[in-house]
Amino acid sequence: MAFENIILEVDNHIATIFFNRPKALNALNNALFDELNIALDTIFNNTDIKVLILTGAGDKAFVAGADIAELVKMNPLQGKYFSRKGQKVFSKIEDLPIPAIAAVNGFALGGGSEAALACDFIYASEKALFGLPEITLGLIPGFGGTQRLARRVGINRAKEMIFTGKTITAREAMEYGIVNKVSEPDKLMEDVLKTAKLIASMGKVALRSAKEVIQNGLNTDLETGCRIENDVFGLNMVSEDAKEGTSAFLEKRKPVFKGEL
Ligand code: CO8
Repeated sequence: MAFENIILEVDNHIATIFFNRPKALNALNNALFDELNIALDTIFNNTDIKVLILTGAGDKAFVAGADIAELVKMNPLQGKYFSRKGQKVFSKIEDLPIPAIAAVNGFALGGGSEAALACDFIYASEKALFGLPEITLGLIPGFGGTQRLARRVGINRAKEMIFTGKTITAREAMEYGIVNKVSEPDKLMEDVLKTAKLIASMGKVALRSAKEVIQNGLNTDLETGCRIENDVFGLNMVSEDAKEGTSAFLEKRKPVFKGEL
């Protein structure tokens, strides 16, 4: 399918989705969510893909939030539906069986920060800005931001950011634990790709197992999380990747993961 609001590229086991409405700073509208939903299903169904990168087209924004021009025309029930739609699509990123990296190249405001927070981790350009400024519009975050930000940075920092609507720089976001790495703007994609390629060189089964265990264990108590790890560890051991990885170590050679599920 030809997309108009996003771009999906797949190269060498790495998928990249660009939010592609640069004239509106990649703001999230209904049509974009429909396309993103389809792209995520395509990625889910292509088991050759080992990593997803999400980034913004153009040099100014990752995503500057929900499309305010579209939002103002909604009645409360349409707003509720739109909020739920965005939540479900972002949860789909989080639920992908493969790692998702946000490459935040500029403004990541409102729905933009919420999209990045749904990824497994975030690399950002020096000029990136993060924030949930909905309060300044008389709104509240509606694509999971009240929940994911608090879980990522702790309740007090999340409350301060949401109650004040203030934006923070990439460096501050790193200090808060939102961002893993800050890069020069023209080195961001290079740095993200380097990490994505390293991840893609790992065994497909182990990668999926690790993501599944971390994700499923997160919202449980430690013992339940460890039991989930325990079961998946056992299952992962019978994979060809596990046989290859451990044999390669003992034979003092580099493993050749065949990438079979
Ligand atoms: N929605 C629609 N259009 C936008 C948005 C947006 N969020 N952000 C920017 N644009 C458009 C501008 O209107 C402008 O269009 P035009 O050229 O036609 O006038 C174009 O993009 C360029 O923007 P600016 O001229 O404003 O660029 P600046 O560099 O001067 O400023 C900013 C950049 C600071 C990012 C500024 O554009 C801005 O403040 N944008 C809005 C940021 C914001 O408040 N985001 C939160 C939105 S609300 C949200 O995300 C709620 C999520 C939950 C919704 C739940 C569903 C109900």
